[in-house]
Amino acid sequence: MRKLIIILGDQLSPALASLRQAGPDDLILMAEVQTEARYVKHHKHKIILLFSAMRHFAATLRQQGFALCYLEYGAQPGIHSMTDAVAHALQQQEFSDIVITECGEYRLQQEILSWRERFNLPLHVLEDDRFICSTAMFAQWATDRQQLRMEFFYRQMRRYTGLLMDAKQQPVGGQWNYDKDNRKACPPDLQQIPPLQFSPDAITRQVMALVETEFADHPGSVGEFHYAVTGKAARQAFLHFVDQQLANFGDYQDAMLLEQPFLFHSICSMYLNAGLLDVRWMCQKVETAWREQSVSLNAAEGFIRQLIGWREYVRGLYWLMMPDYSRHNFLQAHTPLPGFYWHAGTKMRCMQQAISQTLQHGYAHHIQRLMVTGNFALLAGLAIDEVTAWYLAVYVDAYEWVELPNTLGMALFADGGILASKPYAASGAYINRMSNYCKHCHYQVKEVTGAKACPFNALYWDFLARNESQLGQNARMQLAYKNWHNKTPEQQQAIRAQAAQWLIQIEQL
Ligand code: FAD
Ligand code: DLZ
Ligand code: SF4
Repeated sequence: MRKLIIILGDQLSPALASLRQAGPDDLILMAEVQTEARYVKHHKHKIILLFSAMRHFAATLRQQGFALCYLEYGAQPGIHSMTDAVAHALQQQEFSDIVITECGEYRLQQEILSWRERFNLPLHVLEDDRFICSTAMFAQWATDRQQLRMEFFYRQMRRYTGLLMDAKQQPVGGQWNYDKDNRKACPPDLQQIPPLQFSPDAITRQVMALVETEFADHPGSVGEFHYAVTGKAARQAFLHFVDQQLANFGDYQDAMLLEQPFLFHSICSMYLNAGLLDVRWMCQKVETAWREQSVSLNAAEGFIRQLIGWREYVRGLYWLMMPDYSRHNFLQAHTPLPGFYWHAGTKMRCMQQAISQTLQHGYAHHIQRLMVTGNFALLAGLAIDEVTAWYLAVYVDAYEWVELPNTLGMALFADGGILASKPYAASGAYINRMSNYCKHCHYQVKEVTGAKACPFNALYWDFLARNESQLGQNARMQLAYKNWHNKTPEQQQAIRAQAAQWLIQIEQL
């Protein structure tokens, strides 16, 4: 019997579970649809990357002899959602079953599950085994644990994959984690080799024209698109990173520099999350680079930890906790998102750099997302739903399974400590230590009060004071609270008045 096999825009992997089931009689359905393209104002580069990569992927499948129905954006009137696309395919031909690989967002998962009743056909939702840890395996790991912590999950994943393990099943080098060696500030004159960029081909140029007209009000500029849109090009970009940048990734993972949007990061999350790269292949390349002594252990371990540790961990957590997870607001944060998140017009140099490169490339690296834009949102108590919607919109790599735990849990501590053991709250001193931003800022990083004081400083202390009932008992916050309590009541009052002032004039910061 003939199966209808659906492939979503972030499932562009030749070894996808549902594709492995495709036989000569089956039809593969791919569709560019409004509901997926518009549920947030995705960055223009994200839409270009996905639509172009989908079209390239479809062309390859056709060449390989698969029967394929590809619905281009707006080409078929009345098709606005994946459900409409499936209904359209079912009107054209008869099928015995619908087959799809698990999707990445709860929102779409609910839509897919509704097909069973709506179309009255057997629906097979296959495990997405592009992830190393299945949702069932994660749930099993989480069972009976009082606290979920990435580090223990990561060790389990190292044992499970054998990555960076010795013959006795011990971590190579004798340590699981070299995190403390990943925190050097970067000398501004250290040579940077930019990530590989790609010129748009005819298919991409067609999509760029479409995005220019249909998504004109979305962030980003079409003309600056430079990402890979095929698996082959994405692998090239990643190998370039391993060859040229990985050696420095370990030391400078947390560093930030003015006018250096990419530093020594891999710029591969947008490819990996769309299915153009394979996580096991990437880890093997990195392990090999270490075994061949081209990179240090702290670089290889630091990188592999992000992939088999953090990435798999946040995905497991998302599916374990949804849908309740998205409703957490532990610190009752409700301040509206300031307009500068959308246009980068702020005198805070750190925020200006992180936001402007985000709007330009749909990219900022982890510490910019966490300790600059995320930290500001945490300290200022910005509304959780507005902040999470912003992160989901502006990054080319954003899908809710990865964005929500990172934003709501890691950056905003809105889950009250499910993901992180303490809030990643920091004053200007942290940003000054890890970057050269403060030297070029309108504000003075060492000042706490006054018109020119760094806003992060008063907001940091005010954050502690404001949230003492929720955070005061947290063992990892004791030193911070001790420092706050060491201040005189007059100092505390002046700092809190300054923070209140910043919040009143937040749009002018
Ligand atoms: P590198 O620094 O080169 O790291 C290598 C890879 O490790 C990344 O490509 C990514 O796949 C993985 N990785 C690293 N850190 C994380 C993490 N915390 N969670 C999951 N994977 C990780 N990542 C996304 O892929 N999509 C998102 O929507 C997203 N939203 C984020 C929101 C916030 C508030 C924060 C703090 C982090 C977010 N991250 C997200 C995680 C991380 O910032 C990005 O994966 C990383 O910056 C991507 O750049 P890169 O490929 O150059 O990463
Ligand atoms: C992000 C996205 C966009 C912009 N457009 C489409 C689309 O038109 N068709 C499609 O199949 N997928 C698209 N996607 C990716 C989906 O939103 C993604 O599969 C879900 O968010 C689950 O991760
Ligand atoms: Fe950011 Fe404050 Fe430094 Fe300015 S002084 S760059 S606002 S941390």
